[in-house]
Amino acid sequence: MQRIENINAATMTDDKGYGLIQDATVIINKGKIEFVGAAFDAPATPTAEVINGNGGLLTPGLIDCHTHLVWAGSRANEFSQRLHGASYQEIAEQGGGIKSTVKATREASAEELLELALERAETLMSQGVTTIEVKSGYGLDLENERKQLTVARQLAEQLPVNIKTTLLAAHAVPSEFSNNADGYIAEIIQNILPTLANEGLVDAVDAFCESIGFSPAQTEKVFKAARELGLPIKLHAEQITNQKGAKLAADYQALSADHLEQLDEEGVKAMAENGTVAVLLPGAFYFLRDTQKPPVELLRKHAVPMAIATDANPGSSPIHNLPLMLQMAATFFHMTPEECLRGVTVNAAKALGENQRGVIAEGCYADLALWNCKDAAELTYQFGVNPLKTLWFNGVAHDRVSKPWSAR
Ligand code: DI6
Ligand code: FE
Repeated sequence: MQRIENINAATMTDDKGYGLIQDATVIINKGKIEFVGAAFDAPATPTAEVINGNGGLLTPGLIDCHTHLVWAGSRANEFSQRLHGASYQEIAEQGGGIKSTVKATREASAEELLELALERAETLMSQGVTTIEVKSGYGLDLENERKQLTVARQLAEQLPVNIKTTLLAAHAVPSEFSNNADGYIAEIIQNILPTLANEGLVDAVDAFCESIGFSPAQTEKVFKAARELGLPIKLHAEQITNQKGAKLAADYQALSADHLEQLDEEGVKAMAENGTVAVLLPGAFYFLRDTQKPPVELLRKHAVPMAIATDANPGSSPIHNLPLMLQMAATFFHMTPEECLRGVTVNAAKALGENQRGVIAEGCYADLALWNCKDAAELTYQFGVNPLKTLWFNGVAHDRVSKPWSAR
């Protein structure tokens, strides 16, 4: 049993704000939160290990609810091409883009992919992340989608982190099916999805509904197949063009629709009605030099929960820094610091269907982050420094050693 004292706790349990408790005490028992409240209300725990938070801020462990963390190769050359004038779409149409990462990922062994993904996951964790969603989508056939998702599961065996896997086989059309997207969709529905779901590798199903991806009709076929297997869905929607994908996803009670720069009010309303979370990805917005912002005002107006994630991937968001996404969401999308922190805690949990994470509440997993800061807005305000002190995963504390060479 552990007792964390002398902290301010951002519980994220109220409707809009931080759910802040000043001078709080949190008691952890058997990996779960047994008590959270004001210090003067806390029950006695004579045998507990006492942790002095030194007046720091305790938040839920952060949740990165949209990543493509398992891949091989580099797209630095495409970054150069873009800086010489080519667009992301042009590069994709010329066989680069997602396809070049598919080639490298297929060629890599599972061991090589795991090495690369461990490094990326540890980078996220060192900044307070305790849950990471990991998508496939760089394999695009049964064997290689399985390889990606298996590596994702291995991350959770090797690191103190919660991993949620998402099958994104409908990310691009592989070369074996060139000019036959419908044929590939049939392969996903009849073979890849049911096989990998049966192997326990799939927590949710996603697709890239886009002019350079799959049509709404093709996307809907994948959704139907997911629904038959009882799997929740997510969707890459309205990133480059408005395909009305968010509405389609919401009609299938999607956990989330993600990107959403081109989202219209009809889509927003459908999301509100179906409890679909809007996952905003400011890293991709920034890296693709997008100018069309997601409709944050409309999402607010219709009370759609907003989450924020890195979209960590080699093409549109080669970024492994979730706190930076908070600052970008505030600066680019004009989200408030409260919305930003909710976006990587309570709302990110909702986007993954995790109902025992993302808040500090009795009975929930003790996934917690202790930060060396007084005001919760600091987490959105500053970046480049790392105020994380201690990270708890399932009640086990891991101290971050920030400067191993110094005496501190
Ligand atoms: N949208 C994205 O931002 C990533 N996938 C997607 O559907 C980009 C993937 C890549 O360029 O490799
Ligand atoms: Fe993505």
